[in-house]
Amino acid sequence: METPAARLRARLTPDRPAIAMSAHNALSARLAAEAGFDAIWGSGFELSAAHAVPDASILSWETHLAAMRAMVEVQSAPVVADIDTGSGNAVNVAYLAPRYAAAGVAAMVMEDKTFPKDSSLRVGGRQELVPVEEFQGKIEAARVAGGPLVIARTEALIAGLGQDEALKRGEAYAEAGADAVLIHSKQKTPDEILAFCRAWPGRVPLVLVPTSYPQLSFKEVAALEKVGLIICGNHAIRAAVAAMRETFARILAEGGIAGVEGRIASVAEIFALQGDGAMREIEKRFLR
Ligand code: SPV
Ligand code: MG
Repeated sequence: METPAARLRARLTPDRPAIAMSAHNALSARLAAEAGFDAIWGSGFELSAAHAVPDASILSWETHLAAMRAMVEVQSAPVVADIDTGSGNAVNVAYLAPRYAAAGVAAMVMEDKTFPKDSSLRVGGRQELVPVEEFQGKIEAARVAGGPLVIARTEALIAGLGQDEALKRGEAYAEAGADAVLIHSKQKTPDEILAFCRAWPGRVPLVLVPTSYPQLSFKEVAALEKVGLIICGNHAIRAAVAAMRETFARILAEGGIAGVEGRIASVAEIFALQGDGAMREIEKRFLR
């Protein structure tokens, strides 16, 4: 049987990039797959937000791995796990990699920041990078230990080190065996990312997370023919927060729950998402 990693690899096509949607739990992963996304982004930012804690290496890797396993179990799109820095050095990564593979994860994204990490999007955040050789060792450790696909993420642009450093790191990571390179930017326009993509030699596909420069369309990215995967980084949690805030405020303002009834999912929809159909089948066959 084709592994989740092989399925995802076949979909990293720069002329038609795969699109991943973020998720923070099994339900959001199921909704993303149901909507038609090619992959699920097991976002550390979303999972942290769902626990109401900063995205700063606070949650344990066990919490993250359990969330990824839960996402794999309830839907069939490949799960791309955001393992941040890999929770330490190459020894930690060698321990984690086969566990993520065993959970059915298709790829791990690992970033070249120091542990503990800080969110790339945080204004004034700590963005220190590890030496290139150290990160190459972490990539190699993941591969040799039998991990899923390795997407090496460089934070060189986020750290303000410029395009040359970002290219140097991306190429060094591809040389170490990374299956793709995620290049992240928090510029408000796509110029920095477009320049990087055009300069990229194309030895492995690139991965983009266009949160900060949302004006760049998927079609424009495809036209570059360098990017295999576009990640919608945090749209599940932001959609959920906006919807909950609106609903909660309305209920209190209106003094009752009637007004929101037609604007929220029905109880029947939730039953369906919980797998009620399968439960009824089991009841019919085995409950005596
Ligand atoms: C995440 O979603 O956890 C990411 C993307 O790593 S970002 O928050 O933009 O760093
Ligand atoms: Mg993250």
